[in-house]
Amino acid sequence: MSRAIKGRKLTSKEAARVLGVSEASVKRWANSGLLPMEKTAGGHRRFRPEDVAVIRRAGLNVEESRLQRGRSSAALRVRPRREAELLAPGREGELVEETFRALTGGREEELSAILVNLHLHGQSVGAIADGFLCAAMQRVGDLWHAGELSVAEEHVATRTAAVALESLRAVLDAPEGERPHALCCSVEDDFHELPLRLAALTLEAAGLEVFNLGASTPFPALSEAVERFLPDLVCVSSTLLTRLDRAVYDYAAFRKVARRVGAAVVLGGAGFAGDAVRRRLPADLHADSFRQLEEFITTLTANESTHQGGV
Ligand code: B12
Repeated sequence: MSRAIKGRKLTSKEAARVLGVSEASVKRWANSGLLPMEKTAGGHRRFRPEDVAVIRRAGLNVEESRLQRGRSSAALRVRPRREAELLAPGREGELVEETFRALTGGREEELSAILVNLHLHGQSVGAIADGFLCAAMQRVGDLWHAGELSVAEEHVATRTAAVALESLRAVLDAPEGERPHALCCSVEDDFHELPLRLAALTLEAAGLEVFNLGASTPFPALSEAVERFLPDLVCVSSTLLTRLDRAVYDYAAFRKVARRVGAAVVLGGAGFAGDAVRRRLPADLHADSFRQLEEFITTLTANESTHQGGV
């Protein structure tokens, strides 16, 4: 760090220069609470050089600048861990256990630290969702089913996951410029929110602009939204699908609208599992995991660049 900036507080621009990231990233991290800041009387952000130095040091052994940015942001409140410590072979199970304990204990900061650290160690949002968060939530569900965990504890877990996912979201790169649009929602009468949040975050991390219509959205309402927003992709989540015949009927009308506006359709979740259901609800992708969604986005954006010279 140069002499000129030592001993006084740094502006966002200076902090960004020291860290080798964009000013927008510094502001985003500050606003999300990951990077401590003070505000001047005029409302400008200021950063203590020692805080910036700590995160710069934490990022030193990371070559790839994207990782460096993320690792740096997390280093302040989210204790950084060395790769060997975090993702040593065979440690995945232990991490799922830690995730489970943080979820059910309502320890938002601890869960944020786990998720952000995984991201900083190169794990995609899809991999974090499938490998850790969903695995731990499945355990919550199994224990709840067996009567060993109360509904209140399950609610705490869902809420803790939602807060930690916002922390993860804050350290993701925000692409600039024109981006493909996606709409996402879950099917009518399905109030499981986490899959929907994970779908939205996976899409955002892949560079899409996402409008989340929320849980329990009937297909006719989704059709209206598609006509209005003209998305490139529609992602529907279903953990439970209660009235299949009705869904099949409404879905057919929705699919026509999606085709007309040129939107790809992804259906994901246990409610859409099984050949019989999938045959009746055809889609561009039936996803069993968030990693599959990530892979699909790659092919989608690659096709668009080939056809249009860029997305
Ligand atoms: C939290 C939770 C709730 C909370 C939801 C709170 C909230 N605000 O979100 C509450 C208490 C409301 C709830 C209610 C109910 N729940 Co519940 N719930 C769960 C729990 C514990 C976690 C769900 C979750 O968030 N999972 C995270 C998701 C992402 O993981 P996943 O579902 O395993 O998904 C995997 C794939 O399918 C895929 N995926 C899933 N969705 C999507 C979407 C896309 C787009 C993509 C690409 C991929 C994808 O990714 C994951 C793999 O990594 C599960 C346990 C479990 N095994 O999942 C039970 C569970 C889903 N619930 C269950 C039940 C039975 C219910 C109720 C009917 C209980 C009742 N009698 O009232 C109600 C139904 C409410 C409704 N109509 O929606 C059962 C479903 C069994 C079944 N298939 O029939 C489960 C499995 C629990 C169990 N072991 O019995 N639930």
